[in-house]
Amino acid sequence: MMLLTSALSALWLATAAHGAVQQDAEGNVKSIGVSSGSSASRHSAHGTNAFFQQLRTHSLNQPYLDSDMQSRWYDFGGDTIIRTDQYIRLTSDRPSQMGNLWSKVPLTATNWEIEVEFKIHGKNQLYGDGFAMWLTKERGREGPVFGNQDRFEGLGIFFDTYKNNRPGVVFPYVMAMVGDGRTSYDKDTDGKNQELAGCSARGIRHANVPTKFKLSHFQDKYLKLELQYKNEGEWILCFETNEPPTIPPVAYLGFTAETGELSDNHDIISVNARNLYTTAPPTKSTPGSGKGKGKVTGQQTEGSWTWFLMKTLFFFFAVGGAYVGYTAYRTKQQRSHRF
Ligand SMILES: [Ca+2]
Repeated sequence: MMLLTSALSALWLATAAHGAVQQDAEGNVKSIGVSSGSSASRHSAHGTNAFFQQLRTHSLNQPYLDSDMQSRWYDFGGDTIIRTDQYIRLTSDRPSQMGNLWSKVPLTATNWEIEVEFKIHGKNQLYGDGFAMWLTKERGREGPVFGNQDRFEGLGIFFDTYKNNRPGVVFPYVMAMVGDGRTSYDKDTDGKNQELAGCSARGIRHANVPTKFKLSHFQDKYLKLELQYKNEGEWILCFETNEPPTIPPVAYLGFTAETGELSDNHDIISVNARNLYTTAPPTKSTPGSGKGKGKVTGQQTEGSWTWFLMKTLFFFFAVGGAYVGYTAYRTKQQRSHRF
């Protein structure tokens, strides 16, 4: 029976691996879906029926690296450390660290959603300084703004864990700043005068649930930041503006972090970027992707259905095979008993 079990699990593993490869190979098209649940109601609140499509060029998930120990779509720099089964660590819990992660190609989508799982943690009572997400004209230039250059052009979202001087504000503080290429970020006042919008997020560090943020942008409609750190699946609105700032048409997506005298681990666990559409995106002529168009299927995609069906088939196949094998074995045994 042990042999049978291991044979089954081997088959199971084989099918699972096959499924994963299949998903990878067809990546983009498989993820076409219609926003469901809170997502759908959120978008309909703006009078739009939003569809999304995964942007592989700006998404990053475990194991982060391909067989050449490179990432096809992202560059890593500074003190960044990658553990393929766990995280991309922009800074370790040590003083004077600076790390970054930048998309190789600019984000050209007009309407998009970027969902990031991250983790801020460390062993000290005092910690800092935080990390930032960027959508800027330039990339990979180290500097004093959470490890990125100052006087940047584009959008920065700061997860500021160290209060330099902002009386009356609870930290960690999350804020957005739009840089015009000339304005400087004032670290001494935690960017108070450069703030577009923001919110306090007490408990975002060392949270009990996976911490995530979701930034969504619809041209001329809204820019919105939501956070998850209190309960799993519960998105808390950090800010929303119906007058979204102009983001450079050619903007790289980046993540940077910095430690000074105080330190923390600043980890990026995953990045998932999506194109948002008001109507179903044009379907490419890939088998199995056309039928889902316009159908409200939630996040259940055709891809996962195929995978599920295949696994089920393989399972029955395996059970059937095992049964035949077992019967043959028993028959043989019975025969050997006879003689
Ligand atoms: Ca600060």
